[in-house]
Amino acid sequence: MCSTCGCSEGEVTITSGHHSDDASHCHDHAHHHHAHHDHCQCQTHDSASCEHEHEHDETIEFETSPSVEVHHHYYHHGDVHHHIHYHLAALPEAMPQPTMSEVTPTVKRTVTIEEQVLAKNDRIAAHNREHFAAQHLVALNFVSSPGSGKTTLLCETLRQLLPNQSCVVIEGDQQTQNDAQRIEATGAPAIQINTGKGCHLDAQMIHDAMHQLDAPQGSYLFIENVGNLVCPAGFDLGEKHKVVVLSVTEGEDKPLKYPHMFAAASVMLINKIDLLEHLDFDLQRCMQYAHQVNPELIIIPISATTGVGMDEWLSWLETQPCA
Ligand SMILES: Nc1nc2c(ncn2[C@@H]2O[C@H](COP(=O)(O)OP(=O)(O)OP(=O)(O)O)[C@@H](O)[C@H]2O)c(=O)[nH]1
Ligand SMILES: [Mg+2]
Repeated sequence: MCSTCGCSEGEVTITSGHHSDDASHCHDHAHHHHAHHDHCQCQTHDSASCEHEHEHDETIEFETSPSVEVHHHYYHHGDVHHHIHYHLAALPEAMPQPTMSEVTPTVKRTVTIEEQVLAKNDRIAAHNREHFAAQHLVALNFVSSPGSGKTTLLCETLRQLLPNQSCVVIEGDQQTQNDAQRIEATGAPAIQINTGKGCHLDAQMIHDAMHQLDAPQGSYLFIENVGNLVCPAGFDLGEKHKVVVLSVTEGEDKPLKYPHMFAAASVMLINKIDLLEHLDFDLQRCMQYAHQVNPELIIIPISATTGVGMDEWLSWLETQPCA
């Protein structure tokens, strides 16, 4: 169950785009991933370099003084509810400190931390981030409502970059292989994640997809999230930046109506500006609204079909080098 929206995630499938037109072949190679499985099915990493501690509960043991007391602490960090179960007293510095009366001096204790979905996701995202850094991958997470032009923009971006720069793509949709096939037509390797009833990608899905996607060192990793302006804002995938795409047909007030997504993004591409003359869309007001929720947001008006604004977008990408 998605803790942000209550959607039911069902079975998630992860398939290579080029396997997708042969259903039986595809099935053989599909990595069927259940959204809440706890054990990594990592096959390409050696266990020494990749510990894959994906257990739901984390146990930390360290030396200090024994205690006869068991304490339960509840606290909130952002939207995340933590329940910390202290079998013994005194805590590592990063943990909430008990009062002096709760701490009794001695030798060993165990801290069991039960985390809910978002905290677990954050941990896997941090793990992904380490992998991306080690492999010099720049991961960008494209988020938007359905149909804003994410795949069209990515295909154009790949056509411009691919001759000189390796790029790989992870596509997220509830159903179909369509977007992975469109990406592969540009020559870039693509993995399609179908989330079933799920409304967003999560860090575990990206982790699993990366094991099927043999990304060369120093690549851009473009992730196209499920079309949804709400839930993907809450799920860190380990990306360096979120890029939010808003098309002019959606109306200029979207940054105010869905502020979390625009607050979480580093860049906003206002797409389909070739259609502006047909619409009652106030570009200046849209930018003003977006800056209201995120003063740091870099905004680039663009048209994936005419190419207007592509240079500015590619220049921004150059500020995020993979080396
Ligand atoms: N006029 C115009 N149409 C565009 C532009 N970019 C994309 N489109 C059209 O918008 C429609 C949706 O584009 P996609 O690239 O599939 O959008 P998406 O965001 O990937 O959609 P989902 O993956 O379904 O969320 C297609 O018919 C595109 O041809 C643009 O800059 N101008
Ligand atoms: Mg798409």
